[in-house]
Amino acid sequence: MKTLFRGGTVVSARGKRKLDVLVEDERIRAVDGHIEDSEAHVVDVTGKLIFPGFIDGHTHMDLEVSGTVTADGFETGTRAELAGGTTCLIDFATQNRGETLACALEHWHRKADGKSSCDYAFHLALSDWNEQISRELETVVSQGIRSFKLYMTYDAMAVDDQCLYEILTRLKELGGIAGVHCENRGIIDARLKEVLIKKGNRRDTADYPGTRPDLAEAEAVSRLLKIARCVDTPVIVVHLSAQAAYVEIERARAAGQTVYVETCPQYLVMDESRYGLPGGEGRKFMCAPPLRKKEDQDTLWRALTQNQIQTVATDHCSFTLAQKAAGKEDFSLTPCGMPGAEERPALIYHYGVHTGTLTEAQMCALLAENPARLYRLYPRKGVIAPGSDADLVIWDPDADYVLSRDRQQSAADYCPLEGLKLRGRASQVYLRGRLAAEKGRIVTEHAGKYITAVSGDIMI
Ligand code: DUC
Ligand code: ZN
Repeated sequence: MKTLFRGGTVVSARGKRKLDVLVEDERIRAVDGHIEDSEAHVVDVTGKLIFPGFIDGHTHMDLEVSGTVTADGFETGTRAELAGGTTCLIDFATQNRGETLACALEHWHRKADGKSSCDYAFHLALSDWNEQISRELETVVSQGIRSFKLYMTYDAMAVDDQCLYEILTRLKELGGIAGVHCENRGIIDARLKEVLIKKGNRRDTADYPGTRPDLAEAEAVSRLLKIARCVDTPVIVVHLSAQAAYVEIERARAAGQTVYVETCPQYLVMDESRYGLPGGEGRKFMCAPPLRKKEDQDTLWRALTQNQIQTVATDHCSFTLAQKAAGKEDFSLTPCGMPGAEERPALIYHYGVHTGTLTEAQMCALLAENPARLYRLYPRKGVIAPGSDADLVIWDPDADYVLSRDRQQSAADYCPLEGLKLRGRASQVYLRGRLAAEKGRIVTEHAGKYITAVSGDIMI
């Protein structure tokens, strides 16, 4: 079956051009100024942008955490991604301590296989480190998992500095890369204790950001980068939120280190004043690292415009209000995380492209091409080129889009930016050649395939 997308403007990380796109079955067959094909079904996309399907490189679907399980599993989480224009997510398959890596991956396949409406790949989050896991890593890499997650905080998953060094060394040997959650665990624990001593309770979410200060993030980023420098290997700093941490990255880069950086929409469009909202509203916005100050947002936007941040992912980790209420008497018991899969592309378009802060090409790099390159899904994903998967987002730059809990696909029963009016949205989303979503409605369910990473250098 052939489909010809005619009259649209194709976006790549290098720019935009009026081009026709011919799709045959699941792949892109041709991209050219004018294509004729009498066998093809023609879709008129005049006035629309055509982006490669977006990739969300940071999600937590069906994650058991804080004594509960995220509201979105792969069933609803992938619907949310697809509705907004994301055709492939990369979730963190998480190893529980004592578990083999094979067991962790099998566990994640059971969660995702047959339930996903967009394509999906896995990073592997390592919570344990020993000789056996070091040996097992080779098998995992040969199976197409090349990106790993390490936590510098969280009791159940944190790895110490020696483990960090040893894991980075092993990944360097195997051609893998680590994305690291950077926060100083000791500072967080001490600050949590201080709130209790000072106030007698931890009810007020306004005290939350102070328990995870920007310097706790900056210290961990700095330490990570020094460890990575000792190993002489590139690393990814995930969900960068703070100016103080970015300064550490700039310093390391100036010394010649390769550091890839991810941030998330929540750190770009919301600030810590949300934690002061009354009636438990602040819990809706509890994520880690926390939302920061206006100055931090400005720094992140500047870094985006200067191409110093490589990708914007969601850290989609959703909970219902009832789940969030676990922190009613003590905010430290609130499960941390927010929904955001559906609105990520529209937020970046509205606040980035529509305001003139970013070009369409930069948006394409941040949401599609760079994550495809970083996680080695390129050129199968992340680009509109002959031979690539026909994952296409037909983007209407003139559509008005109002964020609303009632219309979202996520199983979270709130939308962090309820009522926000945005300009521009995905009008049609094609997954490997098939119309999968239209104006936020899912047209094709459960067509998501498991995707693996290829070998080779990261070229960003
Ligand atoms: N941060 C969150 O807010 N949720 C999930 C994990 C994380 O690092
Ligand atoms: Zn995360």
